[in-house]
Amino acid sequence: QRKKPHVVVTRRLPGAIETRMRELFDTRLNIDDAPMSREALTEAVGQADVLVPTLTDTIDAALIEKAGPALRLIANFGTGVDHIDVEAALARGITVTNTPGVLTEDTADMTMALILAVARRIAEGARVIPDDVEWAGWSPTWMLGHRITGKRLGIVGMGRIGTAVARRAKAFGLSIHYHNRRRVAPSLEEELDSTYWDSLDQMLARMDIVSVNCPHTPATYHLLSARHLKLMKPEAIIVNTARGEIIDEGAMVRQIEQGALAGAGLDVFEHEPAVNPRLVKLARAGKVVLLPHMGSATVEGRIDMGEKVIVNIRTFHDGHRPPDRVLPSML
Ligand code: 8YV
Repeated sequence: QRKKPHVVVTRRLPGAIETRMRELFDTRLNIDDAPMSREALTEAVGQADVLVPTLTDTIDAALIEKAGPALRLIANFGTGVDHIDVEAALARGITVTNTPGVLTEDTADMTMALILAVARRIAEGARVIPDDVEWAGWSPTWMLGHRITGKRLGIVGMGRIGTAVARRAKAFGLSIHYHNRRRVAPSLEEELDSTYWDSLDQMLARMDIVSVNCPHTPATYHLLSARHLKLMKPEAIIVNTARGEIIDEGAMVRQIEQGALAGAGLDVFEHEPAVNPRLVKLARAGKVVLLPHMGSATVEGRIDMGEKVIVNIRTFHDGHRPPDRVLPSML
């Protein structure tokens, strides 16, 4: 019988996944649920056959340099791989896999939740009773938000998650617009009744709501730059469940403070886990809704992600192509 691969997992995972990993592999778990130190990560890549990182680990070229000869696979627990220097890994013959597909619906749900939370002031309203804010009772003019039915939603990045957002949004009566590197299949465009915008500038200028659903890559860093944000309507809102770095966050904050944008719903931040104090102030003022990176945080989703990691490791160890390889064309 072949030796079990030595697998290092950088964070605590659901119990059922940890148990299964211990049965199948020679698994080392990080028992404190905190990101591993740089030293511990360096030691891990020096010894492991397989590393299972998460988005809180920086797997840069310098770390990959320190990889031992055994390290052949980085099986990321998560879909986004912007914390991994994939090119450096591939250059050393290390395969990288991720967990796409299983967090699509949950992330799309959270995107809709943020759209509704900002437009209908849900976060603000939900604080009134528990915080004992003086509430004189219903009034015709109190807590008025904005209707989303009939509004235009512009999706930046029409991949799996963008499409799942579009399906939901269509059911909410929004009209669907999107900008993507490539146009989607005509059948999907037809199903969504969607409009493709080759020009991001032109799309942004016309949308009521913009949702960011693309991966963070060198090409999408600050894709929504200060110049782009200025093209948006002052009554428009932005929702981001992808990665903070895709928006020039400082510029977005200024626009909201100046009333040049109505608000934002953010699950991710440019300098996560640090959050710009000006955003916190805007949240207190009811202009933005801030969530602590919860887009894919469901019990079911985390188990599905863990199962995908296991399948990727097993397939790779059995000498086959793992299903979720990250390819240079995706970067
Ligand atoms: C995960 C995410 O929680 O999958 C992603 O890209 O951002 C999150 O939903 C995270 O990646 C876990 O590593």
